[in-house]
Amino acid sequence: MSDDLKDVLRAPEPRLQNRGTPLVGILVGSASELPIMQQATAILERLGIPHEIRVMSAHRNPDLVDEFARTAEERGMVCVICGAGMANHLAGAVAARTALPVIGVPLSGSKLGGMDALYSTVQMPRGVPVATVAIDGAVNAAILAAQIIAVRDPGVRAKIYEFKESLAEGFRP
Ligand code: C2R
Repeated sequence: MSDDLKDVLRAPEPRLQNRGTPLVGILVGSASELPIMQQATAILERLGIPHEIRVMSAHRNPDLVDEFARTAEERGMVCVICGAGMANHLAGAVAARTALPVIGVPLSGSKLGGMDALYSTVQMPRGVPVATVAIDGAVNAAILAAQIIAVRDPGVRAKIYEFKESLAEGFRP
């Protein structure tokens, strides 16, 4: 990985601007969880992948989630990341409404330490997959989203390979 890319991945604040039609939609179940999910936006910004982040809840704003999920593809999105704690139904609700891949991030913070969100995110019924990362695994969710985009985008693919090399050298995102 070039020193430049390492620097931007390490930097506490994103430096690249989030330009263009969002390719990745990031939903967060509560505004209080924005700091964790902003780790995902930081990675995407640093990889130069346009994205949007919005707070919404399948429990509290079901109509908004419905509209977001049903229109995500026509708005040019390639995948959706959903982070929520407690009973995480957000990821499943989105996955039920779109053919786009959905990545679920179970968030900690409840009295059950995120095990509740982990089970409710990963234990999807057959036919409606949610690709679930670790508890609070917003960084991996963003890298996985970038890898999905990289399948058809040689520029992003090159950055992912650089990133993999840096991991082998001991770099930690
Ligand atoms: P508040 O702090 O806003 O009361 O959040 C949120 O992600 C949060 O962990 C309460 C918790 O509820 C979660 N939440 C969900 C969903 N909406 C909110 N799991 C959902 O739609 O799945």
